[in-house]
Order: sequence, then structure tokens, then C-alpha cells
Amino acid sequence: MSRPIFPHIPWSGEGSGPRILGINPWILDFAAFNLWSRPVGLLACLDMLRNSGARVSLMDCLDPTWEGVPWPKPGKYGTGHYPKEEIPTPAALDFMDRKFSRYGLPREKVREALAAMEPAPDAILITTIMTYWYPGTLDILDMCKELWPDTPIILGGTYATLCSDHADESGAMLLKGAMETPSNWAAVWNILGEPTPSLPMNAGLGLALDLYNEPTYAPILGSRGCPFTCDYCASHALYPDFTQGTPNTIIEAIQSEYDRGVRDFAFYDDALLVNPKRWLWPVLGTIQAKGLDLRLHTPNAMHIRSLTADTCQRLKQGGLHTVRLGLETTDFNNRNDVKLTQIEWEDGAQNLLDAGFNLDDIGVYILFGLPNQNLDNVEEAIGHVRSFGFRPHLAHYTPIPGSPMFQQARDASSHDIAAEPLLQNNSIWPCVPGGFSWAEANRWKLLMQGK
Ligand code: B12
Ligand code: SF4
Repeated sequence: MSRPIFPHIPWSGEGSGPRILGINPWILDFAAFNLWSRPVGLLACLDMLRNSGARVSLMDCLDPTWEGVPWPKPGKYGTGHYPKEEIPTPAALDFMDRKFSRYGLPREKVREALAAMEPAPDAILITTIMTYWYPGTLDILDMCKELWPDTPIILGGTYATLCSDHADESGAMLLKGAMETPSNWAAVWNILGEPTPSLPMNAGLGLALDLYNEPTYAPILGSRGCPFTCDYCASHALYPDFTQGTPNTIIEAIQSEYDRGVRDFAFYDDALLVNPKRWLWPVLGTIQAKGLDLRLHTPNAMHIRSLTADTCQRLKQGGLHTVRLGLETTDFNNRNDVKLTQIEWEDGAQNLLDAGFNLDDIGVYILFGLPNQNLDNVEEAIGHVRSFGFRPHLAHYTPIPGSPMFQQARDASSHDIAAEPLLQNNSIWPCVPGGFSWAEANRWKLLMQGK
């Protein structure tokens, strides 16, 4: 496939079924950085539909591969900034002393490309990755309604699933949860006005990655869901089961992107190191046996207590480069996540170093701004992580509907975070007394630098 030139959006698929356009909207936020981001849920939907006879196409408003659209110079391993345009801050966030922007392709370019689609889509699927990114979803929804007033439009993804009452007001059809549940699958084909085909093999785990032209990075999804239930996480509300794929399909996906020149791969799994014999070890072993010269990244964090010496060696030999660990806190007796003892943390950290990972490539997430959190503990954790030579990363707490801690977050917040998803944005420090302030943000920045 050659590089797409505005305004051409190609159709893909051999079948004679309906033409379905998938859209990943812009990010409308105070800040956004591309950490190997892809709308994986939408790509899974398009893959299932194409494998069942539909023709599909993709408008990813965050896709840097379009010719004729200037994009900031890529950063390390394919990560980087998005183009942005400052826009008015939504009224609900008016109290913030920060600029608000639309990140991604220019709005008019997107409109031009959609308007030029020939033939027009029979149905449109719009996804949302973060609940509080819904304004981008509603904006593109309006654009689609204006371009194709009679075409069915379905909203899905995190916002539609976790904030369904709010999303309902958009007037679009909503699909809550995974598309591959039998009832959702039937509902989609019903909307398309077609008989429901059986679900294709690998439903929910295959990704239509080929819809990107000349990509420099790709996501890997070997599993869905998580067997744990951490208080601050919505994984169970989004996907109640834990399902793992088979090594062959994952290896095929990696090989096919590798053959297109991709060298950076990011794992999107919630529980990458759980039951690794099932797919991760065979996948890493095959990468090594084939001598694939690639870099693996775990931006979504790995469980520290699974980092045995053997695991760290396999990860290193399989090509893991960017290591992110979920530490949460060093207050080991008072945790909201998968339990972790200080000994497990220190052993895991040492095993990583013994396996030969660079200190520079190891980042440790520390949660900041949990309801009623004593921020002295955060300061302590930063010092502790730095004493290992690792890089601390503050993960600002996001109150997520459907997570066990959401009610506690509502009680602690001075905002109505349940009624207005924009107020779930972690940039406002929704559960920190007094909220975000530049003075405090700068103080934390210096602490992170050890100053
Ligand atoms: C990978 C991941 C990341 C990656 C990249 C995400 C990306 N694409 O850009 C990284 C590590 C960068 C990341 C960062 C963050 N993340 Co994150 N992330 C995830 C994770 C683990 C997977 C997302 C995913 O792709 N899932 C896989 C796909 C297959 O599932 P799916 O999207 O649900 O899709 C299915 C259905 O929703 C449906 N569907 C989807 N779209 C559509 C559309 C239509 C029309 C239909 C019909 C159906 C449909 O069918 C799909 C197939 O079954 C989720 C948790 C999770 N398990 O989903 C959290 C999650 C989305 N992240 C979350 C958070 C909090 C964050 C951070 C704020 C963390 C922090 N404190 O820094 C940052 C913010 C990032 C930013 N501002 O850019 C929260 C969401 C918060 C919210 N309010 O919405 C989640 C839910 C995790 C949690 N803690 O509960 N994240
Ligand atoms: S935070 Fe991670 S380990 Fe905990 S439930 Fe969510 S995905 Fe699972």
C-alpha cells in the first residue's frame, strides 16, 4: 500500500458486504503525547467485520502517515508529539489556567477526506479511547451526520461503555462493551440490516493493522482483560473475562508488520506476564529464533512481582527495550493494586538490572492524586525509585466510572465527576484538594528531577 494522499480514504476487503468506515477522533485535551497510540478496540472491530465479509476503511485523526500533512518530528522509537491547534476550553473546564487544544490531523483536512469518500459508507463506527475525550467523538459525529444524514452511526469504546448515560444524549446508537459478545455482534449486523454471520476466528484479538500506510510502530494485543481487580482500574468493567490468544496468530501479526518495515512494537495487554507460557514465551522465543531485529515496549506497565530472573532474561532476549513498571506506591502495607511486597519489588528491580536492561529505559509509574492520598508518600516513592537509578513517572490518578474506587473518588472530589466526564481528566488533579496548580506542578517536576 502506498502512502495515502488527502483526500483519498481507500476501502479494504474482498467481500461484497456493507462498507463500514471506522473513525478514531482527535484528542481534545490540555496535553497529549503519542506513546505508540493506536485505537486498538476499533482496529479489532474492523478486523472482525472484514473477516465476515464487510469492506472497511479507517479515518484515524491521529495517524501521522498521511502525505501533505506536516507532523512534528518523531521522538524516540516512533513516539512523539501530535500537531495541535488551540481551541476554546470547554465550559466545564473553564477554571483551569491551561491551554486546551485539538491534537491530530487538521479538522478541515479530515472533513475534506471524508466528504470525498467514494462510494460513501453504509455505516460508521466511532470509538473513544478515554472517557474525557468525548468532545472529539461528538465533533466528528456531527460532521458525519452533516455529510451523510441517513447513514447509521454507532459509538463504542471506553466512553460509550463507561459513560453510557452521558453518551446516550449524543443521539447516536451506542454499543457498550466488546463487539465480539454474541449480543453486540448480532446488534451490529442488525443495524447494518444484514443477517448475522458467525464470529470469525480470533475475534477481539486480531487487528486490522494493514489499514495504516507505512507505519513505524504497531501495537501487539495478546490478551484481553485482567485476572486482577485493582481499586482504581476499570479493566473489569470494560472486559469482565481474561482471554489469551494463541502464539501463532500473534507471531503472524508481528511478522506481517515487520515485513512492512515496522521495528517498534508496543504491548497493549493489561496482564502481559500472567500465564506467559500460553503465548508470550513462544512469541519471544520465535522473535529470537528468527533473528527479528525489533524493539518491544511496555508503555502499559508490567507487574513487578512477576519479574523473576528467568522472565527478565526472556524479555531482554526477545527484544524488550522500553520497560515500564507499575509500582503505585512504596507504602507497601497500604496498596490499592495487585499486592506487592518490598522484597518482591527489590528483587524484580535487581533481576531487570542483572538481565542487562539500561537504567535509562526503565521507568516506574507512581500514582499521584488518589482520593485522600497522603502526598508525602508520593514524595517518598519518588526518592526510593531514584535511589535505584530508575526513572520515576508520576501517573496522575484518573477517576474512572466502573472502577471500584469511583465512589470514593466522587466523595473526595470537589467536582461532579460522575455527571461530567470532562472532569475525569487527570490533568485537573480531580481528587487533589485544591486541584491542579502550576506552582505545585513545577514543585513536583523538580522533585522528579531530584532537585
Ligand atoms: C493500552 C492502554 C494505554 C496505552 C495506549 C492507549 C492508546 N490507545 O492510546 C497507554 C499506555 C499510552 C495508556 C495511557 C493512559 N491510559 Co490507558 N489503557 C490502555 C488499555 C490497557 C488498553 C486500551 C485498549 O486498546 N484496549 C484493547 C481494546 C481491544 O479494547 P477496547 O478499546 O475496549 O475495544 C473493544 C470495545 O470497547 C468495543 N469497541 C471499541 N471501539 C468501538 C467502536 C464501536 C463503534 C463499537 C461498536 C465497538 C467498539 O469493541 C472492542 C473490541 O472488543 C486500557 C484498559 C483496557 N483494558 O481497555 C487502558 C485505559 C483506556 N487507560 C486508562 C488511563 C487512565 C490511562 C492514562 C490516563 C494513565 C495515566 N494515569 O497516565 C494514560 C493517558 C494516555 C493519554 N492521555 O494519552 C483508563 C481509561 C480512563 C478513562 N477515563 O477513560 C483505562 C480504561 C485503564 C484503567 N485504568 O482502567 N493507556
Ligand atoms: S491496574 Fe492492571 S493489574 Fe490492576 S486490574 Fe487494572 S489491568 Fe489488572
